Amino acid sequence: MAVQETLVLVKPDGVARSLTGEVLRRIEAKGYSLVDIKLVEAERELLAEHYAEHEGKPFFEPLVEFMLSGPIVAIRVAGDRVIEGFRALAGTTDPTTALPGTIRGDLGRDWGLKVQQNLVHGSDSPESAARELALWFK
Ligand code: DAT
Ligand code: MG
Repeated sequence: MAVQETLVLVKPDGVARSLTGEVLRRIEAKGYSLVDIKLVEAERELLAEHYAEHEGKPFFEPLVEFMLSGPIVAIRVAGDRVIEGFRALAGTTDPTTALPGTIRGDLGRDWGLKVQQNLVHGSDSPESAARELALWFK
């Protein structure tokens, strides 16, 4: 067992489409545990820190603006190898090509929307998880 914690965010599109319960259902059905959860109106500063690795890229500003567009549900999730496990549940970044069976593949809409509207965020490494959990759950 390698019990880890990861940060999951239900992004503004997921909250607005009332998909928070569906995301939680998939996390719990997989056997992971919810450790903490809250609804957040994130500030720009938090989002800029959260996405610091993408600063300077063309999609950075639209991404931050999108994350400011509505409430976000932040979840601390624990489980065996949950960091890579949740990434597998989420599917690849672009909902268009995310596999069926994944959150983004099953629920992500492709109607000419931006890639950032892909419903969820999941930390991508133990280092990212520690950094991001410290930001969102101070
Ligand atoms: P992920 O969320 O799968 O970890 P990422 O960390 O590479 O993906 O990017 C963060 C978010 O930025 C991603 O969820 C959606 C958006 N994004 C990534 N690449 C993009 C691109 N080429 N065009 C527009 N948005 C993009
Ligand atoms: Mg990422």
